[in-house]
Amino acid sequence: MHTKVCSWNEWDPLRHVIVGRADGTMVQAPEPAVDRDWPEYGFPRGSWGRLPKEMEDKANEQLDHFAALLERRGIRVDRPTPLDFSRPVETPDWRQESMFGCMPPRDVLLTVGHEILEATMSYRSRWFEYLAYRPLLERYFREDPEFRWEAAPKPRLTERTYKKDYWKIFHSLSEEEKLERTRRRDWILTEVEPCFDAADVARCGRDLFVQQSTVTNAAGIDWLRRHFSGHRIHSVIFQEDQPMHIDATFVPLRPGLALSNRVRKPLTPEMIELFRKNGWEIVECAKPAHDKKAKLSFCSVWLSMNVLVLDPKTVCVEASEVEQMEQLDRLGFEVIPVPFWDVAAFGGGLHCATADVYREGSLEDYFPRQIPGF
Ligand code: ABU
Repeated sequence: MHTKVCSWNEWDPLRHVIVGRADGTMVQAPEPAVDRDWPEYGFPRGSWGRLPKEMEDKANEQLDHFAALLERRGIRVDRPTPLDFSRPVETPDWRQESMFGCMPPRDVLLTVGHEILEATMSYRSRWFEYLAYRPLLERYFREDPEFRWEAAPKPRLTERTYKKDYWKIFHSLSEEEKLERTRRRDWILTEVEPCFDAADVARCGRDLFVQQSTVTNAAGIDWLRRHFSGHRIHSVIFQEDQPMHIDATFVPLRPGLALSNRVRKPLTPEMIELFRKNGWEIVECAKPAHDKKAKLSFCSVWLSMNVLVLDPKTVCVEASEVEQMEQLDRLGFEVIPVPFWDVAAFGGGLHCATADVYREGSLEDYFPRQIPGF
């Protein structure tokens, strides 16, 4: 089978993609960056364990259905090789009692042109997650002589990477105080080393929009800026007290059109100015179908806008998100409903569950008019 790695943006015609698996996903063991407290579902703070088997089976059913749907449309689909995520892992600096899973490849793998970059990640439980993708990356390396396989420097993730007593302080804050911290970009990560998740990057050709968040620090964005020196890297933030991944907050849909979260407003006005100045329309997403997170999910109801664009006229949307589907239909898309809510607890929606390998198209400049300093 001919393999070509290349993808410059979120909308060009998709021809080859990785779809994650739910197998063995964990409510991960406690670690400095993660605060889980789900007593109503059998996981009070401090406990951990594998997500229930019946949930895993339902999630895999929906993932397999999604993979088959993509294949029927002529898109090649590859799947990761799950590890035993229940086992403890360690480096010379720390020991972590469990890993997490390999449902959301988007968090780990960033495809920019001919390159797939393994992100640093910023959770100890996710430090080794790249191993689930290595069989695929090794294969792409053998089969595509133009494939650039890169890995960002693995962070140490010692106590110095995380702010001391962060969660104790966070839980004592009012909503306004939490927001004030967001404005100061003050979350769990320190700046001692670069950290980023790949899902904090939205790709628009020459311009990459990178959300600073609970899992991506300023040093991580600086590392990306130096690494992708032929691109323009824009550091952006949104009104959200625990931001994590840009793809349920700001989603480019096609040249000239982006979907914006109706609650998480951009706190970097330059971003809006840049889009407007270059003739882009930014539409607020529809109201989500769900009013609370899925059981055992750390992801929000805004997975409603975590859509996968197959080409500039076709988009996959979670099947219960009727209002979101209607809105995208009005915007001129063929909308493909995909049942996916049972996957939420395993790390996200349709965009999270995928990583681009190949989209047709070339590197373009969609923002020729820039904002100085942004
Ligand atoms: N990984 C995307 C989830 C983002 C969110 O829960 O809003």
